[in-house]
Amino acid sequence: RTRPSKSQKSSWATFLKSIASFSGDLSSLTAPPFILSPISLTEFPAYWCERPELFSAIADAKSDEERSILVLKWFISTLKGQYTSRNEKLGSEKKPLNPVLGELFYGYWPDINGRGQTDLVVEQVSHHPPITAYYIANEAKGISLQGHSAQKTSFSGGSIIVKQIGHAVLTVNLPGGGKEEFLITLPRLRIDGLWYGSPYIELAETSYIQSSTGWLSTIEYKGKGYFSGKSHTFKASLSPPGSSHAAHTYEGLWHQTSKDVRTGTIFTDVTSPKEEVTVKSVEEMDDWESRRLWRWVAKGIRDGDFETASKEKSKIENEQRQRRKDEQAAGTQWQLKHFDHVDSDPIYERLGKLFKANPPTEDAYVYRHNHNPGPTQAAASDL
Ligand code: 0T9
Repeated sequence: RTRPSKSQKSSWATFLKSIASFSGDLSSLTAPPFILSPISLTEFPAYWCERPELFSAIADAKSDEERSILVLKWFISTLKGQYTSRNEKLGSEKKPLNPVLGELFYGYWPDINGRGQTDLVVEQVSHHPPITAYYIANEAKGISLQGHSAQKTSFSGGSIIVKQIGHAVLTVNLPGGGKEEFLITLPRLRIDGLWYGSPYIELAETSYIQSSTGWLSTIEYKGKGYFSGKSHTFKASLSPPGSSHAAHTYEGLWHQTSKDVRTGTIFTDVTSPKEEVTVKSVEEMDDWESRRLWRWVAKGIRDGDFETASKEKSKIENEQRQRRKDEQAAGTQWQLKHFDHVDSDPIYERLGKLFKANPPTEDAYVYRHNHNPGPTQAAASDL
């Protein structure tokens, strides 16, 4: 990486001051060009499935206990992609493009070796504050994940603290009929490295995976100087229904490997390459699809042509402002395409009670099952 220039340093200092005196929705702050990412937040839900075989393996569990272990294993294995992949790909954590209301992202992971095809539908359901809803399903295996993601940010001790708002529900159709549900809550993030202009994420505090069978995973996150002194450390314990005594404990580094504490065997290993989502070409995409919508802004950022990037971004923003004005004048409201909003998620309420989730209730976006998934198996194999 090249050293930042004098003017980059001073614009970064100005930006840090604006972050420090600000709390709430960081997405609306104008950041200096070198920290801009050409990728929109609507693409982020794809991180949930970049190891599709771990997702589909959940369907093969022989017992409730094993199913909870496999869900935890899949979940931990997504963290590297979710929280460190921009550093690997772009050099540091960067400010994602702030999606417009109604922005869409579709994709899939093909059926290979009988794992079934996994399909992804994402819709930006709010602009300010940004809220992203997603639905990921492997129909052949009878597994789906529905969730939404928003953030509350504050500034403390030189770091940005991000509280994740929203949750995900994983549903597994059981072989004998019926289904098992897992409520997944999300960890708190700290964005460190700001002073040096090279932000990275550390996870903090605790998140949970509560199964409707009663099995509960409690995952604790620590950075440098805690548990092991290493960054990206976690400890997870899995306890049986009605008990707080762990039947299994796991610990290690979520971006490398972890072990089953009792047996010493490997639990997660994400050192092998992940599988990025397959999407249509930009030419085939609809105008509302993220990569087409942001095409010229993203190109500007990638080429270092920030004048074009900012001009194209203004076009999108002005168009959005006009839309909102027109709606107001007509007394109409933007209609979501794939999701229905509910004020209280009954699954969150029911499963959240079991581990005293805070808050006790949350809203949700329920998928309408109205998107035709990507190519079928036959077409996918032509790729
Ligand atoms: C859900 C994820 C989330 C989205 C991002 C905080 C953040 C927006 C939300 C939580 C995904 O499942 C996981 C990963 C990264 C999170 C982003 C990291 C980040 O920096 C942004 C915020 C809004 C910023 O852009 C802050 C300003 C920037 C200069 C720091 C790099």
